Amino acid sequence: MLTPDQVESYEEDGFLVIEDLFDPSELQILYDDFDSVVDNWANVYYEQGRLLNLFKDDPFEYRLFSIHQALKGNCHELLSAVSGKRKTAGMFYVMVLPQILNVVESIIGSEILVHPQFNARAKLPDGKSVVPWHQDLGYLHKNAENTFMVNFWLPLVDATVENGCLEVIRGSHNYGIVPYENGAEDLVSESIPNGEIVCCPIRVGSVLMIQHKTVHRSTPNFSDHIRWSLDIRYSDPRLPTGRDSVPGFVARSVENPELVAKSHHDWLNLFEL
Ligand SMILES: O=C(O)CCC(=O)C(=O)O
Repeated sequence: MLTPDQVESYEEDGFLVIEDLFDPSELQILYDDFDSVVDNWANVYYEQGRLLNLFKDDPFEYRLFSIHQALKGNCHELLSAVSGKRKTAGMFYVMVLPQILNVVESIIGSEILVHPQFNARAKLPDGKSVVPWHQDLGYLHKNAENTFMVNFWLPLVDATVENGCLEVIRGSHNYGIVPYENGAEDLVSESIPNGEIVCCPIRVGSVLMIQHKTVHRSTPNFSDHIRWSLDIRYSDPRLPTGRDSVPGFVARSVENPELVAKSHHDWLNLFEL
């Protein structure tokens, strides 16, 4: 659970870094999950004669990029297979880590939905991929404006200034909806709230928490390896998510314990209804 000081700081600043929230070994199932996808696609490309080396000995943060370079970037299937809304056992395991849910519970109480907007990201060290200043609410229907969301960004390799960690604007969650120019990614520049820009390098096992109106961005990856990360969100299942056509799943509930998803199969079943 968060301490009262941590809750106050999260509410006042619109963000909070929690160092070493969980042991990095908790991510092993997710690493294995990504490794098997990368391995499968490497084998496909190898059998097609397009890839001459499987780069099997490359560590997690290098292998995908080695393949990407060897294929001169021509591996879109692989990139999309490791990115975005992956509904796997590994994702489910991390999304319902008790250490994370306890933190969420100390902010929004015991009714907890894993929000349908989430992403896995493999940010390549190309020195250019960025996510410009935005609010997460910008990607959602505005009916979620008043739904408090506890949004986590968690690195799967240590996130540094060099490999493109996140930056947040302290206090920017108090400005309401900031106007957008061309879709969610383009905040009208003169409307970007004034405030201290805080750079948030964090190591694996630590998390950056923001809110759905906190203005933040991610910076380019100038390192030699991939900056892998997840962004996952939590809200009260009784409130609009702003993506109401896509189900999230209930991770904790005192009111309706029978709705709690016990495995990623329960989560997948929600898409069958
Ligand atoms: O991981 C990134 O590069 C961007 C993440 C982000 O902007 C978000 O979680 O909303």
